[in-house]
Amino acid sequence: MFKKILIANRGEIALRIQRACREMGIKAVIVYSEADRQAKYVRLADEAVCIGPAASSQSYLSMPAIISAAEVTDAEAIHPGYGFLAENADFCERVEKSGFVFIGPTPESIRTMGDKVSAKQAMIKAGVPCVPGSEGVLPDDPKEIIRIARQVGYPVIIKAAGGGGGRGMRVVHTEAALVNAVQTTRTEAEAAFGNPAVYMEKFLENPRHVEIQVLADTQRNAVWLGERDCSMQRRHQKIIEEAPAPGIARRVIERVGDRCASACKKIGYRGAGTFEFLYEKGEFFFIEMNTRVQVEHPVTELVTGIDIVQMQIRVAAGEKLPFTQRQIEMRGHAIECRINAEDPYKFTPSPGRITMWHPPGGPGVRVDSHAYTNYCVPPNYDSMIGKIIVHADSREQALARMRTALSETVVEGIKTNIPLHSELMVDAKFVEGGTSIHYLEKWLAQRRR
Ligand code: MV4
Repeated sequence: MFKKILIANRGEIALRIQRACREMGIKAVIVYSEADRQAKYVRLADEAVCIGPAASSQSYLSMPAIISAAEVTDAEAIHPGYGFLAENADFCERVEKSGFVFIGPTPESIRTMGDKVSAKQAMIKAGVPCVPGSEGVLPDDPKEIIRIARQVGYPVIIKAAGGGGGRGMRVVHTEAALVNAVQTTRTEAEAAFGNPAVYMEKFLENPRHVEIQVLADTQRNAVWLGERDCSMQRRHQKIIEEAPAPGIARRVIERVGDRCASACKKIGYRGAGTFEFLYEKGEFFFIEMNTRVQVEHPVTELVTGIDIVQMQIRVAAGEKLPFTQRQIEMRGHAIECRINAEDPYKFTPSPGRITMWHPPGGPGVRVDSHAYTNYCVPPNYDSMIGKIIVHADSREQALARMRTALSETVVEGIKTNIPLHSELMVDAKFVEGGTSIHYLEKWLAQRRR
């Protein structure tokens, strides 16, 4: 096992990884920007290295700064967390060429999944159900494009191969609008991702976002750890996640989960990963794969009892997965609320000093946060300051537990989205379960009247 790991991230996930290291007897090196110098999780690390000014581009996104920090501290491996460089294949490659272990998949896997067309082709080949659409990149010939769209059936969605996470997409309802829409999406894709390639899918009007967590080792063992429903989102920012997904038949999930694990074996995937699906009318359709640990990993940890971050470290060190699929049991229900430093209804960021931080507690309540009383939320990064995650025997009990947890939480000095979460936890449709990806935006529009 590694003796020392460098954590190339900040905030709650840097603390989460640090905790995993400490439990495993591994020394943790934290890198930090000038904006994060005073943070407690930086002070508490075994070692801390300043890698630059507040701007991410000059610190958390600076490959040379991070690799130099690993060199001067004699770290053996680098954990990228999520965001920043976590899904950058060039970073992964540079880390490994410099003689460190990248705690994540191979650069080849990251590259395949980063190109949404090659990701989909790999998944079709591996037997994972995908949204019907163009086989590969759209051709230039307008006649061909029209022919493909007729075959797929309107409405269709045009997506950039280099996009993902909701960037570079356009819905087309009629043949009259098609060729122009493809051209515009191409131009935007070229400007945004340096890649004009686009592809086409049938547009699903009212799906849920359900994802499958996987773990794989370097000996071609792979398991899936159940699903998460992440449909409660606004502008591609998830705010609530839960496991299991309410109201979906176990045998349907099991079929798709087994396909994901077998796809991992086929492509030689290693580490933690997430298969994103749209779920509509009882069917799963693959859209993208994320090759990192995700913000919402704790809900899976609570229902499976498996520490995903520790498993990432163990498989990166070459260890075999310590369990088989049959040994994985899902118990109870978990819900996560992301706590953001923002106006709860206008969503404008609200950085500044937290004058009072009182987290909730009690049975089945977990708080993943680097915040504390007098912590200053810097204005330079994502507004998420932590997560409240609850676990209980049933969804009803988990909802009750989350309501209690939210009511106990005190955050003063900045605005947070806790009032929004409190409202949603008693919303009749959310309580019923199974709301779609469009629910929150419609709910917010109605609330304003
Ligand atoms: C779709 C879709 C409907 N049909 N693809 C948005 C993010 C990116 N991961 C894929 N996205 C979508 N792809 C087809 N064929 C609707 C979305 C979508 C969405 C997906 C997941 C979570 C939130 C979303 C919000 C708007 C649109």
